[in-house]
Amino acid sequence: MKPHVYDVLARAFAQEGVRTCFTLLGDANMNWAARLAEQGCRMIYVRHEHCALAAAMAYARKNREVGVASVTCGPGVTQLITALPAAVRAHLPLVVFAGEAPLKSGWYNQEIDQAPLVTATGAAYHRLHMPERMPVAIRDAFLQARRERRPVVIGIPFDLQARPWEGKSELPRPSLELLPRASPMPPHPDDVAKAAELVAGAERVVVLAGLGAAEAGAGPACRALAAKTGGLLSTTLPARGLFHDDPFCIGISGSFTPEVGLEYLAQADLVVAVGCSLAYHAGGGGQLWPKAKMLQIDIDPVAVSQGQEVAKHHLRGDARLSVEALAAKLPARNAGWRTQAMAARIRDSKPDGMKFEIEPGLLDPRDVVEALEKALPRDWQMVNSGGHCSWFFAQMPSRPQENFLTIREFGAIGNGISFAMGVSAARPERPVVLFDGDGSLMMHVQELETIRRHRMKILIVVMNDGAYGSEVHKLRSEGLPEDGSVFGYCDFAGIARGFGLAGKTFKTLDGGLPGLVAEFASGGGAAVWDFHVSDKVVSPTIRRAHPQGAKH
Ligand SMILES: Cc1ncc(C[n+]2csc(CCOP(=O)(O)OP(=O)(O)O)c2C)c(N)n1
Ligand SMILES: [Mg+2]
Repeated sequence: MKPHVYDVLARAFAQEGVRTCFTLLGDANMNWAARLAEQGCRMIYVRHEHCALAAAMAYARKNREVGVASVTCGPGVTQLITALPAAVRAHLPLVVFAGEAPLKSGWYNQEIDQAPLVTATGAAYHRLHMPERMPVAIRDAFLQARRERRPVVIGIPFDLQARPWEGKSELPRPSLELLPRASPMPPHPDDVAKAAELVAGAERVVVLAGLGAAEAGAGPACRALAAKTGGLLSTTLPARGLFHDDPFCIGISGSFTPEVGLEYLAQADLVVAVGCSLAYHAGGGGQLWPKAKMLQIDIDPVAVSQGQEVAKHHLRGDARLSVEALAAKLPARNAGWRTQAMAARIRDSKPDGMKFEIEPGLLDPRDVVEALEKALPRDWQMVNSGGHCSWFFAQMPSRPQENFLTIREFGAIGNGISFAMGVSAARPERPVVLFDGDGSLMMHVQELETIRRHRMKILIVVMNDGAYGSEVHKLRSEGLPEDGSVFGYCDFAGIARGFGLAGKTFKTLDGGLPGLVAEFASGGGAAVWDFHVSDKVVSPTIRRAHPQGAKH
């Protein structure tokens, strides 16, 4: 029998090495999806298109390969409009197979001009209306997603997909066979010499690593540079854990910096930023290191980032090669400002020591995180979501970077459960722990069913303050009513059970967390653990940005 166009389209995706596809079916993608599944691709059928794309984002980040999602035309595509800008800003390579309305009809209920919707997010959109060229266009979409590190949406009318295939039987060579080999780029010796002069003249150095450093394998080189300059180490939020076992790591730089870290960053005279985009939040909008010069080491260094002048000194090159070259060029080891007393302070101090009055029967989120930090195995994958609670969840210093994922670009809540599904699909051999807020989890709670159906081993830890915490603290600081932000403690354990998952409510921490963790690890299935916390505990970030009683 003659193949249809969708048969060939599915083969074109399969030969791109697509092993997992997150999708929700409709008229315009179901034939293609059925054929792709026949090619051996694992299909993860979600309950909302946003979650298909968000899960593909986490999968792409974790596996460092192109993430693939598929949606039907019209309402399937409009559901993507929150995830696409996040993927664009997070530089994630994705290919989305979207249907388009049929060309043959004068009117179609789900028709909408998809291209401007998608391109408004910063993603690319390609209309494919010429069947014989479609396999090449698909290959090119994978090339573009990799090269530009952004989502590429392919729209194909479903009546064209259903036509008999009239083109060649062989497919074009897949993108991986064509990609130029991009070996790590060494820095220029003149730049290295200048950077070395700058570093040698500094007394209080902080080596700040971002995801680019982690991806380039520059962690050990950064540690060595910090040691040679007698400096301290820090990371951005997405790279947290890169130096988790180094006694001179002060934790995250940015909105989530622990107390001691804030104190030391304020004293720094040079920040060496390695493989990080110097996003607004990473430097606290320029407030965190008022005395420091900035040397940026990156394959694409910038002067201005997110509206701020960030770095006046630059060293262009691969993160690992550049940091190694810089360290080699420095004069002998410098005492810097490291002392054993500093290491002891970093080790022994709490991320935030502020005291709050807590209502009986509710927990302090900081105690919850401390208990989880002790009880959860270090080789489990962790996913941190958004909201006020993410400050607390980010304070788990013993966890290595390769087991952590957070994507904060575009700032939407509701992504946690999708990101956890993406990580679970990428690392099925390990349990995944998702740390989420009650509001965020509620936004896409339907995906609990997907988790159960696909037998994903995910432990969802909810920091339930019965509120949109970020909003309630801001409203209170402005003396506004709390309406619209405080909804009370809903029963997530009961909701979880309704979806066929295990559920448990925690109002104390006396219940033997290690035993429960062991039970979860050895049992099958996923679970939701609902920790009822007080909404009186305000994170340092909110305290700084929205002092209580400060009306605007
Ligand atoms: C899609 C979207 N809608 C609304 C917001 C505004 N917002 C930011 S944080 C937040 C509260 C989240 O509540 P929850 O998940 O319970 O976390 P909490 O802040 O209470 O810790 C809201 C509504 C947003 N960031 N994204
Ligand atoms: Mg909340």
